[in-house]
Amino acid sequence: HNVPEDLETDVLIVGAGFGGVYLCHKLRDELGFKCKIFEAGKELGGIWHWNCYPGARVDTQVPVYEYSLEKVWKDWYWEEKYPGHAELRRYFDHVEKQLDIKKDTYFDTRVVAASFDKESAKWIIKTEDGRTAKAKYLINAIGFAAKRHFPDWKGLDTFEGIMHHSSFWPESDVDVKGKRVAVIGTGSTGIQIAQETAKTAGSVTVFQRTPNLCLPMRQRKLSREEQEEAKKDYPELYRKRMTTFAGFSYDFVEKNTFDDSPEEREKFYQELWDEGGFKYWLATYKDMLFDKEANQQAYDFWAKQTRKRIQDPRKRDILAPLKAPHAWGTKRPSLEQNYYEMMDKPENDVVDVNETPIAEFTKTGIVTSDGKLREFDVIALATGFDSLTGGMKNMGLKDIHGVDLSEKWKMGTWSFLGMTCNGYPNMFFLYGAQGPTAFSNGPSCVECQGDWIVDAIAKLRKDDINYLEATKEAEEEWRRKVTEISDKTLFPGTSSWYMGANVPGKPREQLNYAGGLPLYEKECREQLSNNFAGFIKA
Ligand code: NA7
Repeated sequence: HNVPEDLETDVLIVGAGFGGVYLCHKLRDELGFKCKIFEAGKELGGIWHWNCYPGARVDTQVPVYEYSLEKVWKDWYWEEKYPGHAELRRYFDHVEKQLDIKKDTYFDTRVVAASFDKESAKWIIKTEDGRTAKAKYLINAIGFAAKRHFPDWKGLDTFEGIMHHSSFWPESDVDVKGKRVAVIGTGSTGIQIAQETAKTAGSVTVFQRTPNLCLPMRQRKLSREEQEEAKKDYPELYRKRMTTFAGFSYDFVEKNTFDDSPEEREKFYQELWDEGGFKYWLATYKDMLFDKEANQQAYDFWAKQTRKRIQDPRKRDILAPLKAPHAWGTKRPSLEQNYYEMMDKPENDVVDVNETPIAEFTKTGIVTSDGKLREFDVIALATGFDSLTGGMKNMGLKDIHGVDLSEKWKMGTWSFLGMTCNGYPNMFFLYGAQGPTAFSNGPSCVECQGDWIVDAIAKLRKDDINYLEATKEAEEEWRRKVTEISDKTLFPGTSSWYMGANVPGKPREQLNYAGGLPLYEKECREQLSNNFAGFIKA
């Protein structure tokens, strides 16, 4: 259904992914607010609506990666421990059946401008097709990857084969059977595409700038019976999830790397490795992301395990070099199933673009700086996103002085709690900049921030506060905190999208709160108990 001429609502939520759906349910069904969602896509699911490239799959195991809402998990059964995009879409169909969100969602509706009218204390929101809506509260739940990124290589438009960015892969699978496929980029997306297309393609060539330090996924089927049995423990699992650093079912151990002897360490690493998933990243020694020497141990074990899976010595040195390309775990490791074996096959190849950068695209393929032309039928651009800030800077959000957020965030990012901004009264956002976003399990982060937003709005109603705006001081202090916590870790030394370093010209800064979910939640909750001390109220 179309947005009516005179849409007026209590809460306007932008985005119908994990965050938007959760907020709509809580605010509407538990607190009785009128809520509407504007969603640019055609279905619920957010990233799982957009992401349908070959091999798209979540890298966090279920039931950790799902809503903690009993109404939703009670009758839902997964097929795989790490579900693919098709199963995640089915999950959102089930969510819809339980929560009835679509009746308040306008699809194909992209927000292009929003400003706050001081007189009526309402947000005026404009959509791409010229509609206007008014709302007391505006919540941006657009995810951290709403704006895709691809470098403007020479001749990009001249390629005559099939070429797509991962986030705009066509619905009907592109048939790669027997085809020559190129994958540019080795983030979690690039690894998944390469691994999946290599099953049927004639050849797969990966253009790599930084090796992904992948971990074994250890995918498996889940039976209905085991899930049935496990459900009695879900409430405890979801309670525990919020007490861990990254919103998982496990956490770093209370031990430093060199507390253990080399033999004990080897044994511990091996256990984490054998269990698979992110355990080797997030259930390891607590100093791994802080101490260079400790980190080196983690890298060395990773390289030893990985190098033995690659027989071709040239590929081995590109995919899993002896010398660490960056501190282990300071970029997002992808979970793989047989990526290294696939890449090792003679028909597949990896091009190190540090040695031979991409010079240009031609009608038939890609030319590297050494003059070599490689011809392809299909090119997958897995070059990532203007993550965390790009989406919100692209929405035409004007502050109370008429300044666009893209101006405010030009030289760096300022927010309070990674959920509110000075100059933007009654506006909230989640799963974005300066929150625990990239360092946490999505659903955990969304529920942590979502619950805070819900409680904040409930408190505003109860205390009869019409206007809530973060102070400049609170923003400065939050930015200082985010930076200070990060500076104790090894993250700042690595060029990654966590640091805004993947997009040329973007300010380099820590874009995530690296203190862990429990500490983050405590910081946010304080603002509810100290009567919004960091805000201007009216
Ligand atoms: P990522 O993780 O940002 O990966 C993008 C990849 O593209 C990465 O390997 C980049 O290399 C590469 N890239 C970007 N620009 C270039 C140029 N100019 N030349 C060569 N290679 C380039 O995006 P994903 O979509 O994989 O994943 C995003 C997140 O979504 C992921 O972390 C999950 O949390 C879900 P680089 O590493 O910067 O050297």
